Amino acid sequence: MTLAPKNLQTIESHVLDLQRLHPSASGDFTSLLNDISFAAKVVSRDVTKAGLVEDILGATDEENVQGEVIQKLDDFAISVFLKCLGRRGQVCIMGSEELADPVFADTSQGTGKYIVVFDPLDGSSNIDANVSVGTIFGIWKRKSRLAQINQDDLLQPGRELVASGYIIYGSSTMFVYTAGKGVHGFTLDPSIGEFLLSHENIMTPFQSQIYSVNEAYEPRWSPEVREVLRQLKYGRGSKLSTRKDAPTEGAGMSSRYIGSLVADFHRNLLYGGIYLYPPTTSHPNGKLRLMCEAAPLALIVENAGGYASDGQRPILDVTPDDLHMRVPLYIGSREDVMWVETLLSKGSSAL
Ligand code: P6P
Repeated sequence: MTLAPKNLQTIESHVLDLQRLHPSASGDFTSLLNDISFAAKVVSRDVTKAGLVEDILGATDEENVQGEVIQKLDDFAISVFLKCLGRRGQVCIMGSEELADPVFADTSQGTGKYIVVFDPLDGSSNIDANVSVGTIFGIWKRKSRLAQINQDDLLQPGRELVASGYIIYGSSTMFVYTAGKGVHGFTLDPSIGEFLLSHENIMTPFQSQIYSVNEAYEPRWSPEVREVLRQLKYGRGSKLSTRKDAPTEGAGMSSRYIGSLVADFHRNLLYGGIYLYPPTTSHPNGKLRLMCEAAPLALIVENAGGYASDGQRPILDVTPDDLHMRVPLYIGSREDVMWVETLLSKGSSAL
């Protein structure tokens, strides 16, 4: 006899239960999250069989606003999310990492209550090698009256997020989101086309044994960041002399870096870990985007008991000055990230 899945709760019913907590809710948020989960199913269908679909792998001959080559699946994912989001007119502005300017949506059928900023296919340069990739999204509420929409509606800090989440297209497709009442993960059952609750109330370990960083950039980091990585390896508080003595056990950390943020973040969320993307000489403000990557994941990790910092302050407190603003990112287990932030805030005195 085939056992029934652990939990037959779909994402739609989970969000409806959330909606019942707000009697005055219009249903716009529920339908928006359902639009996102539908778009995720469409993208998942093509990402998971990309090797078999004619002419969907590889790069286009275009670059995005970041100067990064757009993969064919990036184009596909952008078009799917733009088409699926806000079909009830509940979204007034959509922003994407891949598009230079925000898209003002048709609100004639609805309230235009929400702003959605998303990275449609993060890590897409890995797709041809069958590495897990992901979608990241953040949902804010409009502040001004519908007729007076302006930049302030778009450029809001993560602290103002109504909800955020990500979809990871990996060995299975998972949808993870928070609306401020816990972090919940749903696994796609392709045979019925539903995301079913598989990880309720995710809490990330307070301290961890994993760090994720691209160590090839060490020559481009500041001395303070190099010291953070040295102490992650040799042990917190260890002195430089350690490096000249006989080999030691070090701090016992493991290094895991997939080069796909959603995959690295998701593993660290479940197992405990810290992901670091420090400033470099080539990216003095870091490479990752505040609105469509750092802030949505910061809301997730804080609702799971973790923390996210730009090295000086909470990511959620950073107000964007531009849709594509970049920030340094240190995110994951609370104790680890707080320790990094403290060490970096000390500056050269910590060396
Ligand atoms: P690097 C992918 O391009 C991405 O935005 C994240 O998914 C990933 O963590 C990071 O950049 C990898 O950057 O500089 O290490 O190749």
